[in-house]
Parts: sequence; C-alpha cells; structure tokens
Amino acid sequence: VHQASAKLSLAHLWVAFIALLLGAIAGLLQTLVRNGVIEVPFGIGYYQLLTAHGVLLALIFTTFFIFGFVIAGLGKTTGSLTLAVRRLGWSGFWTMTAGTALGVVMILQNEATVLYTFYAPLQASPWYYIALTLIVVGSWFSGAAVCLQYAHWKKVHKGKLSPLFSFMAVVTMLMWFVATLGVAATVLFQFIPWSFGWVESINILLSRTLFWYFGHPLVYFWLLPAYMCWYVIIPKIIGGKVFSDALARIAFILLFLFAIPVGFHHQLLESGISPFWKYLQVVLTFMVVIPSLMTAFSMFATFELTGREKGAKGMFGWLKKLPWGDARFFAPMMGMIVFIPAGAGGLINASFQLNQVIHNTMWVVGHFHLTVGTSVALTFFGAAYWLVPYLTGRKRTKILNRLGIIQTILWTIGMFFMSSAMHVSGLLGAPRRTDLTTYGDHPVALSWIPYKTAMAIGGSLLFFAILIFIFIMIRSAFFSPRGNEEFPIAEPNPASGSTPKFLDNWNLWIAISIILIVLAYIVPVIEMIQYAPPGSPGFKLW
Ligand code: HAS
Repeated sequence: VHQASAKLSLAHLWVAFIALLLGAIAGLLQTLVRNGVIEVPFGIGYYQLLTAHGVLLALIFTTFFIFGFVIAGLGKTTGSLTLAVRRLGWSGFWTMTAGTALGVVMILQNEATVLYTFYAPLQASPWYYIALTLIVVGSWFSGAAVCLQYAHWKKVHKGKLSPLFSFMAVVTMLMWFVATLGVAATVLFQFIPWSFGWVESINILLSRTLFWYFGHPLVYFWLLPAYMCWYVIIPKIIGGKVFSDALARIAFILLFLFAIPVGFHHQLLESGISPFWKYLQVVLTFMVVIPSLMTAFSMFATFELTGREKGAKGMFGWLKKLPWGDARFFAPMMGMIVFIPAGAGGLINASFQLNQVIHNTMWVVGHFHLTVGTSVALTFFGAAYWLVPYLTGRKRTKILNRLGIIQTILWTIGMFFMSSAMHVSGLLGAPRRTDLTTYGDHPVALSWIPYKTAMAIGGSLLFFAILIFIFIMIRSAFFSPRGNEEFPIAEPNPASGSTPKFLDNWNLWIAISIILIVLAYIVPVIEMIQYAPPGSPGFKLW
C-alpha cells in the first residue's frame, strides 16, 4: 500500500466511523424518546435527535466512507495517487470535515433542527447552511481528485480500456457533480439569503424541487459504491470473475442517466406540479430500476458460474459453495438479499397511485432502513472488514472475522424487527417524523404501540451491532498482528467478450444526461417560478 494514499483514505474512514457511532447514539435515543421509554435531559428533544441521527448517518457516514473506499480502490487499480490528486483529496477532506464540525455544533445547539432533508419552510441558523456548503464544496474537491487520477491513468495508458473500478468511481462522481448543482443552487440562492434575513420569504416548492433533484441521486450516490463492491470485489472473494465487464459498465451508465431526472417521485403528493411532469418522472423512475435488475441478474450469474466451476450440482447447489463463513462476503451478501424486498418496496413507492398510501408514513422509513440502512450499510461494513487491515498493514484475524459474522447477524435481525414493524405500521397509517403522541388515545394510534415496541427492540440490537463494528475497526487498525491483507479486485470473465470502447465516452453520457434533465425539469421549474404563490416565512422546530 502506498503510505500517503493510505493515510488519506484512512482519514476519511475514521471520520465516517465517528459519525457512525454518534449517529447511532442519536438514533437509539430518538427511538426511545419517540416511544416514550425515556426523556433526555437538557431539553434535547425528538426532532433534534432525529436531525443528528439522519445527518450523521445518511450524509456524513456515507460520504466519508465512500471517499475513503473509492480513494483506496483507485490507488489499487490505477497505481499510486499523484501528488496533485492527493493535495486535492486532502483539501476535500479538510473542507468537508470543517463543514461537518460546524454542522454538528449547530445541531447540538438546537439551531439546525430541520431534519436531514432540511427543505423549507423549516429554517436553521445561516451557519448551518454554510456548513452544508462547505461539505458540498469539499466533496467537489474530492470528486475532482478521483476524476484527475482517472485522467492521469488514461493519459499514461492511451487507448486502453480503464479498469472497471475506476470507471465506476468516475460515474459515481459525475452523478454527484450534476446532482449537487441542485442543492448548491437552493442553499446559495434561497436558504442563505433567507436565513440571514436578507429576504423575507422563500419559494417552498422550488426549494423542495431543487432539494429532491439532488436528494434522489443522493441515494444512488450511496448505492453505487455498494454496487462497486458487489460487481468487482465480491466475485474475487468467492473465487470467481466479474460476470461481464460491459454489462457492469452499462448498468452504471444507465444509473447515471436515470438517477437524476426522477426527483418528483418524492413529491408525488405535492400541489403545484402538474400530473404530466410527475408522470413523466414516474416513467423515468421505472427506467432506473432496470440497471438494478441487471445487477441482480449479474450477481446471480456470478454466484452460479463460480459455484458450478467448483463442482456444484443441481439447481441451487451453488449456494453451498459460497463462503458463508467469511465476513467479507457474508455482510454484503446479506445486504444483497435484503435488497430484493427493499427494491420491491421502492417499486411500490414509485407507483403513482400506491404512493398515496405510503407517503409520509412509517413505511418510507422502513424502506430506507432496508436500502441504505441494510443493503448499503452492510456492504460498507463488509468492505471495512478487509479495507482497514489492508490500509493499516495488518492481518484480519479469525476471531475478528467471527465477530464480523455475529455483527452482521445482529444487524440483519435488528433491521428485520425494526423495518418490518415500520412497513406494517406505515400501512396502518402511522405517520413518520412525529414525536410521542397517542392522538388523545385514539384506537388507531394505540394499535401502533406493539410495532413501536418492535422498533425499539430492533433499534437496540442495531446499536449493539454498531458497538461491535467499532470494536472490530479499532482492533483491526491498532492491535491485530502486522501482515498483508488483500484488496480483492476480480478479473472480468473472458467468456463475456470484450467491452466496447464507446462506453468510456464521457461527453456522450453527459450530453444525454443534460437532455434528460432539461426534459424532465425545465418546464415545471419555470412554472414554479412564474406562478409562485407568496413565499413562506421560516418555521422553527425549537
Ligand atoms: Fe427509495 C424514498 C423509490 C431505491 C433510499 N428512498 C426513499 C427515501 C430514501 C430512499 C432515503 O418512488 C426517503 C427520503 C425521505 O426522507 O423522504 N427507491 C425507489 C425505487 C428504488 C429505490 C424505485 N431508495 C432506493 C435506494 C436507496 C433509497 C437504493 C438508498 C440507498 N424511494 C422511492 C420513492 C420514494 C423513496 C418513490 C419516495 C416515497 C415518498 O412518498 O416519500 C429502486 O432503485 C429500487 C430498485 C431495486 C431493485 C432490487 C434489485 C435487487 C438486487 C439484489 C440481488 C440479490 C442477490 C442475492 C443477487 C429492483 C440488485 C441473491 C442471493 C440469494 C441467496 C437469494
């Protein structure tokens, strides 16, 4: 491992793990407060805890982990990071860390209790929006570092097809650049002037639209690095090959093209957007499902082919040949299995009519605890089990591997309890994001109580699982015996043929992406500005 690159990667990972621990504490507390089990001293309330939980886990843990993982993978697949790349990477790291620290201080002071989605009319201190700006700008530096390293490799290896991992990393960063333009626009032109009091009111619909223009690709920004792990790393761990290099690249390009012009599926119940534009984005949402189905196909094919090569017989004999006892495989695999019901839930959400049943209920919370909270999180945990020893020059010990398996089982059981209860109570009408209330002991609200208990039990198991994870990380980084741990990168399957070069044609993909975004957004956004009702003042939850 190149020491300077490893340091940069590890710096990101440690911030991610600290955010994970703090976010988990806030998560446990908010469940217990919401369910009336405890009261937190110092006037710390449910919404403040919920904001801390969402921001630290969904935004900070993910973003820092992703950069740590991607930077390490680039070092492995494209050679040592150049000095310019490392400098850009560190600028990104420090800018994001400064933004994170400022944001956390604002949340702790109860001046940013606006939930992780932070759109209007909830208003935070202007310093919170400045913190968010720093995080986004920092991520641009880091994203630029990733693209620069890729460009460097391309220059040295003229005419050659880029390594699959680096190609996937660039797609992820491009998607991030295009998506964050929306959040940058709303923060700079709407939230900062409004929260400083330079303007009196804000166009809520526009702020929510710009937020979801960013918010949906944000979820794919979490998912794509997990897919990188499924496509490139898992095949190596199970002793196989990437099913098809070309298929993997096409799936990533489709995700890039269709992940952005679909934000309206979070706003299907919002007035002020004509049903035509909502419907168009629903259709595009179903397009973005296709690359996930391709991923499912490709992973099943990898497992089956590898199993058969090892002598598996019968329809499902290959299942027995998978290394279930290896935490590097087991954690992401549980994530994959969970992604089947999680994705099915997404299809329900995206259906124009069914969305009316589940919108703003606990169902949605169940959906994202399965997707990002299980499929993505377990994949990241599985990757961390080998990545941290790889970067710190230590061996993965048997006992830590076993603990990793236990951690994964606890996480899966915890999420099963929590997320099933969330889905069912959502269908029974339980709203999301509401503090402790029984609505005057209304019988419907009382019927949700057993589900709330199941959520609290599940949440407690998850908290325990995070403590085990942090323990494994500390042991792997500082106390395990010195040695070399592998960074598993699988070779493409030669039987799948060669990959067409045009897939590396970035100008083409960026141009198509812009056309799709303009088609899906330009008219409704002009209408939002043209027919804007009087703006809203800010509301505070504290
Ligand atoms: Fe979602 C709301 C639709 C995927 C995250 N989503 C959310 C929110 C979050 C989130 C955080 O259309 C809440 C935001 C908020 O706070 O308000 N979502 C979808 C759809 C998909 C989808 C269509 N979501 C995700 C992913 C997320 C995520 C991924 C995070 C990482 N979602 C919605 C909609 C809403 C929404 C509406 C708004 C609801 C509302 O009204 O508020 C699709 O991308 C899903 C496609 C996935 C599949 C599954 C493929 C399966 C695979 C696994 C194969 C398994 C193997 C293992 C190989 C079709 C790839 C097999 C082995 C064996 C042994 C069996």
